[in-house]
Amino acid sequence: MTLEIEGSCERLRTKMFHLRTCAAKLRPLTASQTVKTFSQNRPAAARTFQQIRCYTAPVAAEPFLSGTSSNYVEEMYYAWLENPKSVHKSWDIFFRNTNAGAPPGSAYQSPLPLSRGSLSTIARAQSLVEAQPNVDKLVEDHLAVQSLIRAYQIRGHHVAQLDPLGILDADLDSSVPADIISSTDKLGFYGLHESDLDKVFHLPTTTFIGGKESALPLREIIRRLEMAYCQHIGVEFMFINDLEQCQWIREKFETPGIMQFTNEEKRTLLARLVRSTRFEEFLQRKWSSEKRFGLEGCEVLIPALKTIIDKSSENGVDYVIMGMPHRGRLNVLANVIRKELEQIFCQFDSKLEAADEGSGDVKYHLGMYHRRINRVTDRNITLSLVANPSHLEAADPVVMGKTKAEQFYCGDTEGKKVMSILLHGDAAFAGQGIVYETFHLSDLPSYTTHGTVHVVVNNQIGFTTDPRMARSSPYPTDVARVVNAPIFHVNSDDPEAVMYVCNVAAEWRSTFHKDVVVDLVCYRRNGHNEMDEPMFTQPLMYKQIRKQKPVLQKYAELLVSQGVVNQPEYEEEISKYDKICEEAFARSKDEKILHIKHWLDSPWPGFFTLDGQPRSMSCPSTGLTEDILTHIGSVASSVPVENFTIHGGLSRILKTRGELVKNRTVDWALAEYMAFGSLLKEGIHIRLSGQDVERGTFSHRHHVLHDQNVDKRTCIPMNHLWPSQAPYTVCNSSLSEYGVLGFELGFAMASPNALVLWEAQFGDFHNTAQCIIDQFICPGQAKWVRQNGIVLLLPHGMEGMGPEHSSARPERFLQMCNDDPDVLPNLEEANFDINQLYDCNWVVVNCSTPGNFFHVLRRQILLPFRKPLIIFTPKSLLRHPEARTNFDEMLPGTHFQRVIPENGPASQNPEKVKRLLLCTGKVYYDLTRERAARNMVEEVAITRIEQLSPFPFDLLLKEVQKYPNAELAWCQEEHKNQGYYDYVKPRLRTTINRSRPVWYAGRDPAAAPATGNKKTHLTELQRLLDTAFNLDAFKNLA
Ligand SMILES: Cc1ncc(C[n+]2csc(CCOP(=O)(O)OP(=O)(O)O)c2C)c(N)n1
Ligand SMILES: [Mg+2]
Repeated sequence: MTLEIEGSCERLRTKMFHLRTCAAKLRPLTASQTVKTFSQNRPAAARTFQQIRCYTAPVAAEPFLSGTSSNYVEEMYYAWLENPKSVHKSWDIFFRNTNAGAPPGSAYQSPLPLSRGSLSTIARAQSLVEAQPNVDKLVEDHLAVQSLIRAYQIRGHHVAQLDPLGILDADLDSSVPADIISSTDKLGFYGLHESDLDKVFHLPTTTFIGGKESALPLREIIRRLEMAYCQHIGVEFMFINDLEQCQWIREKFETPGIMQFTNEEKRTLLARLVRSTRFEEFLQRKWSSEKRFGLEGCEVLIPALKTIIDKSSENGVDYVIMGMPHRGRLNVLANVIRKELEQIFCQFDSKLEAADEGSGDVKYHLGMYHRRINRVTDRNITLSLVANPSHLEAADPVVMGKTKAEQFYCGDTEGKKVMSILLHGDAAFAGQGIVYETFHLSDLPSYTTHGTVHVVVNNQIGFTTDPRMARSSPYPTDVARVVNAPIFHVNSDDPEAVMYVCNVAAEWRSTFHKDVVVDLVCYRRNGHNEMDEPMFTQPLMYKQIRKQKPVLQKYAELLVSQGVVNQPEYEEEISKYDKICEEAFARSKDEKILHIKHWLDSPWPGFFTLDGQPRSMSCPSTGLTEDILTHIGSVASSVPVENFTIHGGLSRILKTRGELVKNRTVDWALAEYMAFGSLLKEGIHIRLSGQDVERGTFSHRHHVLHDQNVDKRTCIPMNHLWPSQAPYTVCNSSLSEYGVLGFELGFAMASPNALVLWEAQFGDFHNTAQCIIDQFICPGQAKWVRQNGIVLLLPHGMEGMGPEHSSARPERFLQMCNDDPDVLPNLEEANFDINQLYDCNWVVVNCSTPGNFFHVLRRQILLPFRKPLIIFTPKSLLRHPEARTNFDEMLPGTHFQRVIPENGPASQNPEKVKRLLLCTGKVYYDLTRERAARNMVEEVAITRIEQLSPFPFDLLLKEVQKYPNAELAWCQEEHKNQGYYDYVKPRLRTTINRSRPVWYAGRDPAAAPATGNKKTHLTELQRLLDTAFNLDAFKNLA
């Protein structure tokens, strides 16, 4: 039986080889052999099928018949094998002869006439087909037509008329491809002649231009291809490696007459254009000298977005999360999200005071959240525009993260209810690397939002920079090709074409749940902002722009000429909207104060009181009962599913964990387990994301177990802790910091009842996500009155591993803390510690014990408000035998210790203590070891500051006062200009009212964070310890 099948396969292969030999004879000349180069000043009349474009054609020397073209013959052959009637009679005869062993060139017999019924409109052409002299020519011509169709599908966008200004044609490589039939003499490229234009050709299954027809004359084929691919829409999709998706797109753009709009739809479109245009004009009239980054030149953006939202709503989406830059933002807020106009207008009133704490932000960065009825679909829709910094594209991953979270919390596993839309400027989309990082998150299981619709406001300029200087790719959208996203370029002066691609984009997303790009090729009527003079730098472009009729006017004229609206109706629409603006403007005068909290993009219903305050100003104990600790410990040290084989090394790790639990102690990994596991019990979702976090960079975590015998079978014991626990998500991320941290920040925005953690592989790598830290995490609440409880785990410590991997740059985080180094707060205040946390912009800790790490993680959730938490986490301490915590320090009643005071012999006789060493983190263990070795446990006290910021003034004051005769020294392993010294010193001095000097024991200042030489590292450490324990070290310096 098997042999039989193999035998028939072999026969088929031989047949195909024979066919290929026939086809190979037809393999054409290369493009360079056949195509003439057209000069720029070629007369316009030479163009046969569409308006001439100026082009220079550095002709690609590619064979036009690629390996895939002969697939046409193969395709037909297979179809013929199944059903000889499914192919044209001529092919039927050809295949029969070939099958019978006819040599190449002699298999052809003159075909029977084509059926009259199917080709009634092309009778004249029929006789030409009948008259064809030989099969070689027939095959050759059919292959040529197949190639030609494919050429339009691949490269038609290069000749589409995309630029409303007619200057650049949107792609920088604006030559006409050699294989696009721009004039009859180019037919020669395919071995075709003008006389072939009326011959009829069968259409392959990979095109829809025929509509119901299966064959068309060549002239009509070309005309239809030009209609589909070379008008105001340029479609880039042939790089997509999925036949079904390609077919879907072809059908959407090739089907004859598919781009139809009802009069009702046209009127809605016009009304939307009226709003978009008149909104900008209104702002311009009222505040002509204010920056607003107007949309003039791309007014079509508003109907475009509304179309995407309408269509998505129709397909079931009820929550759209958007991110966008400055351009047109106020218009989007007003006309897409429907922010009250008076709220927008009063942002222009420079005399209004801000009602909220914090710095606030400029009007074109603020976010917004609004739930309303979608008038077109009559369904509820929630729209949220995420606040963003000036840093272009930085909000992309944030929007994605928030979208993912909203999907997660409403069980929308396929993205059918919640979706993201991202807007981009052309220069930023091409130039900013975060765009690429964000695209790479788009299809990862733990990061996908099941398709984002990207809309590019491609005004063909970035501030003053011409696209030719701003990017190396032909289009600003090429970055999207990496994820196989289709790209729809569209001339924005054709509003119906824009609406069409927006509908298709929304349908694409709801069909395939993958990203898609709409490139609105437009222009910028004014300068970068309303104050800028664009003629300084783009004189010719702006001369053209001055002549350009606004799109609203053009479209209104078109609809009037079509009789869809009449002039009075149009004018009525305009005055109706102008009146709305005027009335809102009048109301805006009544506003006495600016409320940034009206611009919140992510409300947390129920978390705060109605007036936005925390429900209490205290934090309960973060301890747990022994039972809970033991239960989590036992799951953490076992494999909670049956027949699951883990690696032998991991068995040993779990066994050691089990022993720790038996001894009522935790190490770092177990402490983390205890914190996570207990919060899951309390219904808190936990999401830990970052590079290799599942195992842990240092192989200590092992939150995902892998069956050694079954591929991809994994087990996450953390999800087997309690019967109705919250879910635990742990996910290895792509190798990105900027993108992934932004994503997790967005995820954390969605709900206060989740612990969202991002771990850097090594702490220093956070600097490639600096923008998220500087623009969002540090000042987010101050700018946008929005809290965020994200946790950053940053492995940090000088382990002699060289300048890289050593420092998570604590100095940077500390320098950005908002507590005043020179002002001693009121230490008597009730709940001083909690108030301090409430007032700070973020919390910075370096825990020296697993127990304290456990407590600070739990405190993050048990606090009645949310602040970002930066934790410098250890490397060698993960396995340090002394870095263990007893269950006793984790039981009910225990808390996170902001300061761990000296509790050894020195603390018994504090007067005798000559030096109080203050430190944080791992150096504590070096110091205690050295102190013991030097037998100085009575003379030197060592106190750890675990919470660096907000600074524990109260506890440190007590600690310093306890040792009245001690010198104070700050000791750190980081270089003097790095680490904590510059932050701690002034605060310590304020604490003690400068009554004693604060000395420094540590490494000298340096440019690099650490030495690359192990020996130097150890010498430096020894020197540090010598200074710390030399009681005369500071004598002569006093
Ligand atoms: C990361 C970043 N770099 C530089 C800038 C300064 N900047 C503001 S707008 C702009 C030009 C943006 O051009 P484009 O993306 O095409 O948007 P357009 O203003 O044309 O709508 C620049 C360079 C910025 N905001 N963000
Ligand atoms: Mg631009």
